[in-house]
Amino acid sequence: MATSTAAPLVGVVMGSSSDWEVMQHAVAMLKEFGIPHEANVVSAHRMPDEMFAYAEAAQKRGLRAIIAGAGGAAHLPGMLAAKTIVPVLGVPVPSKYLRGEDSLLSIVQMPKGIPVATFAIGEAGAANAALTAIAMLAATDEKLAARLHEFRAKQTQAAQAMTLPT
Ligand code: RP5
Repeated sequence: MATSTAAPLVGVVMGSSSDWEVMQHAVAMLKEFGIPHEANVVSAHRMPDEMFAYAEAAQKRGLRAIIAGAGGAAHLPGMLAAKTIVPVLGVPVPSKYLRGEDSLLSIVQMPKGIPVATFAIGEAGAANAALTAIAMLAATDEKLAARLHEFRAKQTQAAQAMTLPT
């Protein structure tokens, strides 16, 4: 388990250590903003009891968001969401044969009533899930909100400074 020292506000979970290549981008973003977080492998089909226990404990443990990444028939985000009211942000991890389109459709097509906020396949999705969790926390944290504005402003400046070959 990778974790920061303060009580985690955001839980990052994934179905396999093979998902880390993608999910590390969520963790990197949380680190950049100094968000207390934890990261764990919680496989839906190989560790179903642990998955339910994680979801059931999430709210009492103080988690404000769960970022869940999985590939293939990606049940993890939806099954976590079924067992907790803590918002679940789903990240489709690229799969070997269908390049993550299977993961995306598995995660995004939640039936009405149990939402999973679903992000882009891969690295961008993982980073954006973290940025969304940060934005949620920033709603009640002025300093964090200011840092998020700063982050956006830097991106704007970088785009404005872009040049093209002549
Ligand atoms: C899913 O199966 C995981 O989320 C991973 O994306 C995929 C493959 O897992 P491994 O066979 O690499 O452990 O459960």
